[in-house]
Amino acid sequence: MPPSPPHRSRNLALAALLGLLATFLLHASPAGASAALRVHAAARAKFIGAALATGPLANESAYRGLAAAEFNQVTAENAMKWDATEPSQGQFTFGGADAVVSFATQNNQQVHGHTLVWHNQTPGWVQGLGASAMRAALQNHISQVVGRYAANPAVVSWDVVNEVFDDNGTLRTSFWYNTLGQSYIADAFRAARAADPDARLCINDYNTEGINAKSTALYNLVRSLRQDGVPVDCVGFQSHLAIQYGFPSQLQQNLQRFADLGVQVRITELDVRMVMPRDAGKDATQAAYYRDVVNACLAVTACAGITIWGFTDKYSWVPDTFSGQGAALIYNDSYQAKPAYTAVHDALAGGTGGTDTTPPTTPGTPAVSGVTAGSATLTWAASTDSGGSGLAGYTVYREQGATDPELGRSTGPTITLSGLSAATQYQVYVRARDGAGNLSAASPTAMFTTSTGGGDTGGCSATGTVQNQWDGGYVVQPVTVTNTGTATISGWSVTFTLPAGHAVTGSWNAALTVNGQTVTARSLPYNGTLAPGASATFGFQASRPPGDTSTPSRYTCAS
Ligand code: 9MR
Repeated sequence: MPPSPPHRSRNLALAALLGLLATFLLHASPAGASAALRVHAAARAKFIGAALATGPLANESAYRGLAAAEFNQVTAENAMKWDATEPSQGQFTFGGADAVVSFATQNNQQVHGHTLVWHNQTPGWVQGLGASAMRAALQNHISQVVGRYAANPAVVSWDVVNEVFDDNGTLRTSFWYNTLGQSYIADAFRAARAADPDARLCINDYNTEGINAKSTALYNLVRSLRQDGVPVDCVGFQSHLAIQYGFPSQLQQNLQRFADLGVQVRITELDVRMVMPRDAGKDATQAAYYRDVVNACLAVTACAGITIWGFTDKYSWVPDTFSGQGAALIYNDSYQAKPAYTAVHDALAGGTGGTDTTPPTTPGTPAVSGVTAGSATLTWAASTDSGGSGLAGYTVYREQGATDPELGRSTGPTITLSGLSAATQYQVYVRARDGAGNLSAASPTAMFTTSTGGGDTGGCSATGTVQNQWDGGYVVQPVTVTNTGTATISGWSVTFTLPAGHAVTGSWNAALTVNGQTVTARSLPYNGTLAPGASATFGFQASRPPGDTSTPSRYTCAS
């Protein structure tokens, strides 16, 4: 049986009540339309938090003011990491960490400790240790860092291990894994529980927001750790999103499947970046992403809350990491609230009375035009919204059974879908959305089939689906090869072009040869023979430059 979830004493409930009261007094307004985010979040029994950077926390009153007024939870963006807290062995430095904890205490905010065991921001002296010394260092570090705040009621939870998976769902071959094997994960949780029996202990990762190979590997790990009695209480979903990659439409469903394991879930590092420069359309899409993350958390009882990774674009990790991208947070560089702030505010305020609970009217049947191998245009009769929050836009879904993936979003009643698979039948429908996040009923569906993409010869076609992607790479799985002729084929080859700067890093179920940017994938002895109508599949993984969102656009089959 998994250990029972920890809980803080009644002191915390009292502190929370006092905090709420203080916030009410501070803002001299009840949870009305213009109240701070934290007032609305507390009314929904959730936290709304921000990662704090110690520099501006010490030096900028505008930063401190907003951090205190708007949030009831904080995470140290860097100050509790290993390089900050134990830069050399046994020498602990808590200046930054203490500053964050004392700010939180003054402002009735709960603190999430981030992070105890990670492959980044860990000093070289740790990485060079042998197995038994490394295990001892891990246990001592956790015992000292968690132990320092164990009696502090503000510090309620920890990211015990961070980013232990690679994107394909295998355990990351970090120095931790390479030296200690998988056991370092259970050891870390047990050490944290020993250091603070009441703290909530989390495992945290990115690209796990949707249902994919990585999130399923995380799910299986959490289940098996808990079956073994390892004290994993909580799972953090970082949620570093980008408007150019699409919204993880299975977020709520994914949070719920983890919640059903008996763990708390939380959004730990939310930001939504865009390719610069900002414009009103990108801001609106970003705002919709923020709103939908908040709504997903609100819809899952076990979701404790949402931490935004910073709050002002003035201090964000994004521009330093993804060149040409930025503006990922809810305030701009000069602390002005952006549409994303309003979206978070209104989503948290929704349901507290007097707000819009009336969905927009149902959109008309989409009319399809301009179908190509990879794109199609849909146009429909517009919806109207009478609930007060106004029509915010439309989302187009593909009808696929249990879960219908999102194909795109628009603000007006038309959209050109791109990135579609060639020679594929699509059944699609549209739902309208208002400013409070209410969704209309689904429109009637429309059907179309994309063209083959041209170039196919010898009675076969090939289509590729991007299964998973991240900044720096992607997985195309499956590439489906179909015999479209009337005779059996005894071997096939599929050719595609890699965009500049991309490189194949792995493949399966086909033999790949690369010539410049042209890749040829040939059938293997066991999957080359295809009767008329039959299909075979293969897949590959590729790397691409930071900030590049492209993938191969066309797969050409020959037999
Ligand atoms: O935001 C953090 C940035 O200031 C640091 O330079 C960076 C170094 O690794 O870490 C950033 O925070 C990361 C977090 O700790 C774990 N998840 C991903 C975050 C963004 O990289």
